[in-house]
Amino acid sequence: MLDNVTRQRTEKILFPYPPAEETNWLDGEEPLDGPHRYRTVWISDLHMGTPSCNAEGLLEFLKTFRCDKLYIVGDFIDFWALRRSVHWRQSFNDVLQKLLRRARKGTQIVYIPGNHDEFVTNILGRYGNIRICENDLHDTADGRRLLVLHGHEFDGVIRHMKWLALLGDLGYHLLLFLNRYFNRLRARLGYDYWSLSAFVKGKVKNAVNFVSRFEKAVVKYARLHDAEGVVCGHIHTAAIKRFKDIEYYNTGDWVESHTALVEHYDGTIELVRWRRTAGASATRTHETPAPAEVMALAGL
Ligand SMILES: [Mn+2]
Repeated sequence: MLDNVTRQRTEKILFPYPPAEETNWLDGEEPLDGPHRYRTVWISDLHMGTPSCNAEGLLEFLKTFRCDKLYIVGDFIDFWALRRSVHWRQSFNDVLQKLLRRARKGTQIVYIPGNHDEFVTNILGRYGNIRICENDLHDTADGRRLLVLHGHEFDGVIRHMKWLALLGDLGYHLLLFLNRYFNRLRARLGYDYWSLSAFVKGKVKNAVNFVSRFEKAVVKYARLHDAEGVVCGHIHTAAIKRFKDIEYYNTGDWVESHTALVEHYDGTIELVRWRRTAGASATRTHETPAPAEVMALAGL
């Protein structure tokens, strides 16, 4: 019975983009009364080092809020992509500088490496307000305990999933490449950003199946660790769902969905999406040499 419920919910979530009323839109173009203030913000899967990374969008999104604690839930820098070919833009440096500045000004930053930045597990520890750890427990303002991890830990459990292989595959990159040109055209015609790749993923039955199995594995793990919920990333599919006693939160990514999870001061958590409108679409910054620290971590 649970199977049916899960499948229905998954299919709903996987629809290209959730309807506007289910999402709190943050539009970089609209003037804000002042930046939003959140207790906690979670972002993941930025994949800096790849052409499809939307660091420019993230920079615009970062301007819209301040927070006490910021979680980076893995695949922040894509060291594997850098090892194939170095692609580094000025915006990637800007993201690093902005985050370091936030940390200096008092934001607690927790960086949990994923599979694309697994090299970072070599430098676990505390550096001022920045903490690098493999996973973490977060206590919400309303007294819930959330387990925070990237999610690649379950790759071994969920085998034979074609969509997972596709994530690191040429097909996925080709899709993202087409997506960029498609949206440039849409922007020129005055249409909003629309994710071709998210649409394809939503239509592939295998992907629906994979997401559902991933969620079940993560939820089971959270239950084992006496957590009331779990926050993860990895599968590039943002979601907030409840599985019996466990709340499941997925941050999404900054390649296609441009999403983040935010915790308000009363403990409620919601999914926010940075909307790239025709007028406000972030222009890609020029290429620049990658910082020596990044190259060293990549073993280059
Ligand atoms: Mn990952």
